[in-house]
Amino acid sequence: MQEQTDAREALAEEVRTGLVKTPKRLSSRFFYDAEGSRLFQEIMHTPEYYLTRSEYEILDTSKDDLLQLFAADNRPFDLVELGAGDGLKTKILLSYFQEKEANFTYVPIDISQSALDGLTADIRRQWPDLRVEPQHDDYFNALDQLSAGSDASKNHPRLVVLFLGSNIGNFSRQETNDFYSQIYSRLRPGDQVLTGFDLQKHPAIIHAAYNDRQGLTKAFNLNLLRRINHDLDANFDLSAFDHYEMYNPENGEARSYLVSQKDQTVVIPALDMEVPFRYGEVIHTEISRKFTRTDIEQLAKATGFAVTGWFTDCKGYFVDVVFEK
Ligand code: AVI
Repeated sequence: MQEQTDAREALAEEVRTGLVKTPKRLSSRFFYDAEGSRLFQEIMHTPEYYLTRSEYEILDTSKDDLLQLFAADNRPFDLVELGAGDGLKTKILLSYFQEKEANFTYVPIDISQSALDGLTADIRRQWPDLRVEPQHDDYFNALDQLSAGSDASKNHPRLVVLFLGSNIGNFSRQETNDFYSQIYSRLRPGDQVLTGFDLQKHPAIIHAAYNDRQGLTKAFNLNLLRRINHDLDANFDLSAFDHYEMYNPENGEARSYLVSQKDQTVVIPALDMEVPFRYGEVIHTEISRKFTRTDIEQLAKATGFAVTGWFTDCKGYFVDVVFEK
C-alpha cells in the first residue's frame, strides 16, 4: 500500500515538473505499472525486439565462461541482480550454476515487493536448494548493506552485480557514469559487474525494434498516459496521441515520443493543472542508448573498472560485459 502511495507521489511530481518543460518530458521509469510490465513482456517476444533473444543466446553459450570468472579462485559469490523482474534470463545462469554445484547465493534486488515475492517463490519451487536472499530496496541501499556485511569477515563472498537487459540504455550519459561510479565505491577489489549493453548496428534494425508491427511499443508508450489518467485522474484522450520513434546513428540514441495529433488541452485536477498541446507537439518519454565497444571501454576506464569479460551473440547485436574492480 505504501509502495503504491510512493509510486503515485513520484508520478505526480514527474507530471508536475515534466509537462511544463519545453520540450515536454516524462521519464520511462514510469512505464512499469502492472499493464506496462505486461506490455514489455509482450514486446520482448516480438520478432523486431531482438535484444532479449540476443542476450538469452549469450547467457546460454557463455554460462560456463561466466562461472569461471565469477567463481575464480574458488571463492563463493553473491549474485546480486539489480531490477530482477521475472528473472527469465537469469534462470539460465541459476540453473547451470546449480548443476555445477557452484557455491553462491542469489540476491535479487527490486523496489517492487510483489515482483520479488513472485520471483522468489518461483525460484524456491524450481530449485529448493538454491540460496535466495531477496532484498526489497533501492539498488544502492541494498549494495551498501551487502558490502558492509562483507566487511565483518575476511572470507566474504565476491559480489557479482548483474544489470541485464540493456536497462543501462535507459540512462543518460551522465546517469550512466554516476551509476558505475556509485557501484564502484560500494565494491571491493575482485568484485564484478555483468552488464547487458545493446550495440550500435544497422539503424533500420534498431528503428524496427522500437516500432513493432503489432503496435505493442506504441501501446507501451501510450500506457503512460493511461496510467496518468488512472492515478492522477487526468483526461488524456489516448486516441489523440501517437507513438513516434527516432534513432540517431550518429550518437546511438533511440528516443521515444508521444505526439499530440491536434491542438488540445489536458486537464489534471489532482494536480490543479491544465496542459495545452499544439498539433505535432511531443512529450519525450524514453531514451534507449546503443553503444560501441569504445563507449563501453571508456565507461569502464572513467569509473575505475577493468573489462575482464566480453561476450556477444552470433550476430554481434548485443554484448554482456564483465567489469572488475
Ligand atoms: C527496459 N528497456 C531496456 C527497454 C529498452 O529497450 O529500452 C524498454 C523498451 N522500450 C521500448 N521497447 C522496450
